[in-house]
Amino acid sequence: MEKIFVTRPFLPPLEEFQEYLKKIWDSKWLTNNGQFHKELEQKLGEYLGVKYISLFSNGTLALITALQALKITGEVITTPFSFVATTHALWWNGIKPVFVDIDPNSFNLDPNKIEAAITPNTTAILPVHVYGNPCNVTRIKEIADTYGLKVIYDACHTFGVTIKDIPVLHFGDLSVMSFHATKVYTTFEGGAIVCHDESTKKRIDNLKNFGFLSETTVVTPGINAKMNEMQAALGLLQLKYVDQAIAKRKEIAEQYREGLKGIAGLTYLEDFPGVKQCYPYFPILIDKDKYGKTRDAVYEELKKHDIYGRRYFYPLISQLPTYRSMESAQPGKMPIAEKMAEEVICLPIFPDLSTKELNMIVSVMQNYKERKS
Ligand code: T4K
Repeated sequence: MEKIFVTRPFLPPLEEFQEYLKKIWDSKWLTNNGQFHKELEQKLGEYLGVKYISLFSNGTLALITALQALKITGEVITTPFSFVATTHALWWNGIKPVFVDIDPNSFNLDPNKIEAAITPNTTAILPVHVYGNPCNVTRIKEIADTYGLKVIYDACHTFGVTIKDIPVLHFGDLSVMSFHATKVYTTFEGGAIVCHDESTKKRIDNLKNFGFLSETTVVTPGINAKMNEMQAALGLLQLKYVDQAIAKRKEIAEQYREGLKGIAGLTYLEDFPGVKQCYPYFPILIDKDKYGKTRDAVYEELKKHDIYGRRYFYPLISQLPTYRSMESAQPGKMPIAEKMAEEVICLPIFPDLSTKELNMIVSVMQNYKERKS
């Protein structure tokens, strides 16, 4: 059997992409707000239900630029349970991350613990909708409004996620998306910032293009974070298939839940009530006392069967050398995140994962529990 990775991109038929390539070749327009870029901004905005969206070459540059766009400085409250890019974006802006623990039922920043971390230097909150599951956006807004803080959501795991039919991207001052190859919706590398008014969009577009306002006017030291025409072309094509891809992911998540439910010591998230999800990952938690083996042992056992689960998100960002000496990162300060990081493993989930492969993964989990060593 072939290696089973944690994720695989869902690619449209090659011939369809070739048609786009031909147009790029014919036009000789490769990047810098090209035709496909313009078309994708419009169509993606429509699909996601947002009016102002700016495309980026990747999610990390979008995060860095989002912080620049709102002129965030000082301290920002964030989660340690995320991909490193979330906190690295703060570092690149010279902002001090202040880590706060997560909620065990969502793996997202725990709003009940945010207020205690606010100081006179706090300017913003940077929560992450981890695994595509929405944060407690209502409570976070209340806190932000009370203390006059900005909210930038790292929405890199979400695509088309809604809460009671409202796009999750409507919440916060800005939301940042990633369209990396490993995401539900991909443009090879790629990303976006969603904002809520035209002047903010103009500022963001300006920042991602060196700060150019016109051929000879540079208003700010912007960066180069533009999406190119190849990326935009794949994005346009992916839009045709993304509903199908998400439906398949949902089916796989349901099959996993059904298959794993009898195995003691394993827990996983159910769908959140009222939320339309996109199933980018299938995280499970392994309670070593009840399951009888540690998460790391499971990770190795899966590998022996050519199943490459990933320990997203271990180690916690706060445990990395760059951040671990910070006061908020000290061991014991975030007990839930520390526990989750030790117990979590993401099982393979992607539209082309076959039922045979899924059943094999479930059997490995079952058999390994029953094995004595
Ligand atoms: N915020 C959050 C919350 C994020 O999760 C991320 C990215 C960001 C911000 C930053 O967005 P970007 O700047 O990346 O747009 C991967 C991705 O590189 C990263 O985008 C993602 N989060 C993170 C969670 O996962 P790695 O280092 O684990 O990826 P890698 O190369 O080991 O790939 C994982 C598996 O995917 C491979 O074993 C096989 C499969 N794969 C991968 C690639 C690249 C493919 O099948 N095809 C491919 O082309 O970081």
